[in-house]
Amino acid sequence: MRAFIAAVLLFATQFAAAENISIEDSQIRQPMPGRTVTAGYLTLHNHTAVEQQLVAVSSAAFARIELHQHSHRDGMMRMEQVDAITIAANASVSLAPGGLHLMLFEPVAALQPGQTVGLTLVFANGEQLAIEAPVVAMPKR
Ligand SMILES: [Cu+2]
Repeated sequence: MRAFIAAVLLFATQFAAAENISIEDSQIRQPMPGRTVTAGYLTLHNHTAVEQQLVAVSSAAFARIELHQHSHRDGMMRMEQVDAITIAANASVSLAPGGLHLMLFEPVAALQPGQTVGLTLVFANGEQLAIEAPVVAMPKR
């Protein structure tokens, strides 16, 4: 009986995973004037007992969105596309400046701080999670 319950729980976890993933502190940086690419950040919380993987993000407001990682190589800060962002069981991953981030290409319309952009997050198990991310001004340095 216990094995049966475990099996049912595993099944339920795999097919309702997105409901067990929550998103916090999402934001999309307003593109710099004249630029058609910008970055987005958020924190993913995995409330399940299995690893989850964010594999894609899409939005009607952008032509293309990639998952990126910053890395130091040969003393240079660069960024590269990654296939997936893994969130360990019962853990969180933050996308933040200088690390993992969303790279958003070619906004279909000008973005202003205060508006929100709908994003669809796609996970490796096929689950999808829709969120509204606020647009924020590029911080001054
Ligand atoms: Cu990038």
